[in-house]
Amino acid sequence: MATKDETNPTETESDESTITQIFDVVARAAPEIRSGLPGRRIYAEEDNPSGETQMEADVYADDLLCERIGDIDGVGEYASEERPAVIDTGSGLSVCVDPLDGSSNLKPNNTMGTIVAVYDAPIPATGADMLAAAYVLYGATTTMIVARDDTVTEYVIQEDGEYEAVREDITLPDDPTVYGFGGRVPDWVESFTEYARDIESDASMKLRYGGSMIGDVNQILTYGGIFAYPTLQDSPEGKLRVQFEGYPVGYIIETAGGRSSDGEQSLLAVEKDELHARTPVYVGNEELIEKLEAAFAED
Ligand code: P6P
Repeated sequence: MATKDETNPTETESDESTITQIFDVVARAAPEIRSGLPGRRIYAEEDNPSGETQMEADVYADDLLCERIGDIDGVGEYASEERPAVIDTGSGLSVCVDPLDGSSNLKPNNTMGTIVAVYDAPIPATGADMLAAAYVLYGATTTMIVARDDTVTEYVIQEDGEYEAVREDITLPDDPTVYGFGGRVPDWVESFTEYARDIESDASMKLRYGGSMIGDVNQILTYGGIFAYPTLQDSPEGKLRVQFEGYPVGYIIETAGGRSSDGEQSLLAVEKDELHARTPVYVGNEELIEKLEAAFAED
């Protein structure tokens, strides 16, 4: 079973510089993305390649990040959840972006995020090709979580784009306390429903689900627990995208000492050829993921 520690490449010196530039560009773009949201709470003319309603804010964030990241010399490809095809930007590393994860939260003014995955292979890459991953969280403050070099760091980003590390070597707490499960309960498959009922009846666990994966995963990273957007009866692959959501979040949580799964294996072991392929996503503390995989193994 491929997980981050067994198969992921280490950075070369030039890769290290490129990755630093990528995350620097993303951090400095975050305040511009955030300040451009209020006027863009309207729906764009097109749906995204996954057939989901696209908001003007999605297009705005994607255009800004495509230009800035594409201008970095060491970046060869840019792909986005909002674009049907990979953009060739020269030679070097490949970058996959979900420019505004959870943009449907814009209207109710809830959290949203920007997800960035860096691979040293052409897109669609595999989880084993991942070099580093990060997400920006647009919450009460703007923060960025970066997983690279086998460690997870949190940065606070100021309004001028300057940022500083505030938490280093982040690991999931040993005693998990929160859970968040996506999808409609009647659409869950039986084994997940039974698993969810078991978690819900655990007096040490409380519900935290905000409708934007990055906000919910950041709760897991902070308090320990499990986030799931599970397989559903009418869509066994769930909702979330492998390249733009599953791989980066799986990489970040595994780097922080947690586990990720598609129900059977690490998310980083999932192999799908299609750029916008989906996967069930389960991330969190090891014992909760093992329990979940055991529940599905009984099917
Ligand atoms: P639902 C946001 O649209 C997203 O892709 C993830 O960020 C989030 O976890 C999920 O979909 C929310 O989906 O069905 O709860 O609206």
